[in-house]
Amino acid sequence: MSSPKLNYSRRIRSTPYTSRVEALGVSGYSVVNHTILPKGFQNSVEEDYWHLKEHVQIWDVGCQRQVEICGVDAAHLTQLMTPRDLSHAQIGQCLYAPMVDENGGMLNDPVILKLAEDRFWLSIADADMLLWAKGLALGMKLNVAVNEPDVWPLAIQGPKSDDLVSRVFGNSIRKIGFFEFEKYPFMGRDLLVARTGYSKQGGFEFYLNDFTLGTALWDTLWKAGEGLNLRPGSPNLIERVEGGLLSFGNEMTRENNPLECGLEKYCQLDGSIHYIGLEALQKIAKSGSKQAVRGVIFEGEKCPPCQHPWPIRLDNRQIGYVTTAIWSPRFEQNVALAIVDNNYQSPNTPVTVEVSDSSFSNGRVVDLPMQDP
Ligand code: THG
Repeated sequence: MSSPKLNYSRRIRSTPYTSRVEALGVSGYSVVNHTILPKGFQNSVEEDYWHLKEHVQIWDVGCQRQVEICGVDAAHLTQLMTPRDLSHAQIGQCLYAPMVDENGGMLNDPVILKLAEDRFWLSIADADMLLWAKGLALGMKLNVAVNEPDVWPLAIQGPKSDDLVSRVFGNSIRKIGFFEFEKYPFMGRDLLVARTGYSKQGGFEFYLNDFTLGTALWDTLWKAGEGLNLRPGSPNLIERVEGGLLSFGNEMTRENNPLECGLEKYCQLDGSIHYIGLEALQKIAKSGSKQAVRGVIFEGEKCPPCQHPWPIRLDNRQIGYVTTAIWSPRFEQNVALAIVDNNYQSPNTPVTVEVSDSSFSNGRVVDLPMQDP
């Protein structure tokens, strides 16, 4: 099925890598943070999945926009925005961090980069956190500047990532720790390189800080991939679901709190840290969450994309809903992320997934990340 064409404009932004992605035959885009995100190339999502798990891919993730917060009150504002305790964060560290409103509702789940004591980047998921940060800064009279810098992430993901990037930047790059970053010179610029990325296969993200160098960075990495079976790719839905990586807007919205999203380990609830939503989260923690993100595996034909939550039933009672689902060639069944009510969380709880009015599939609840079949 071919999709209608997207009409570009200044609002729907391309990235420094778009010309390369199109030359390689990108087959479709999503839009994230008002920026296009490639969703596939010549191969099927299943072929891309196996390839990502065995080799190495280059992803245009320029849509992972940065919200830069700098100034005297930058650390204060950044901490106000997240339940994660940032007091021990080091310069050079990346921190996955839920962000919530005054009711504890999820607003975003960025990767925070601590660049200096007074300078942070929030590498955001799909919601306008710049406006929230600016509003807080203005209303609270904080001494900060909030901006979207000229920074365009490019990801190298897959088990051969270290081999590829070390060909360009030398062996020291292999020593970057998980969720840490270092700077490397690239064409007269300081290029920030982090061991992060939206897959469980390992890899790096390059935060290029000059749009005009995008094609040069892409071409350099592309050339270095010779003999490593490097392919263009994109965040892979099968791999993400099996790995239990959540997507803001899909698994969680402002209706969800981080405790039910499995993000409680990133929430400091003891009152030692002050942030927006603390009292709300403490209340929720006290009364106990009513539901949680779980994996579900279900039978049937390859399922269509989940555009609206699909009810999950047990004995005709709705006990949750699927938020993302896709066929897994490894399980030879459909795999899904779902929000499931508390009494039905145990692995192997049998459920029925209502894929459409006329299509019901038998399935079961599983732990995340999903274990080998
Ligand atoms: N990289 C960068 N920015 C991003 C994403 C990214 N912004 C949007 C989106 N992705 C944010 N969401 C996530 C979700 C999960 C992870 C990263 C970003 C992730 N989680 C690790 C895991 O679940 O294994 C745990 C990380 C930790 O424990 O600190 O990697 O991908 N730049």
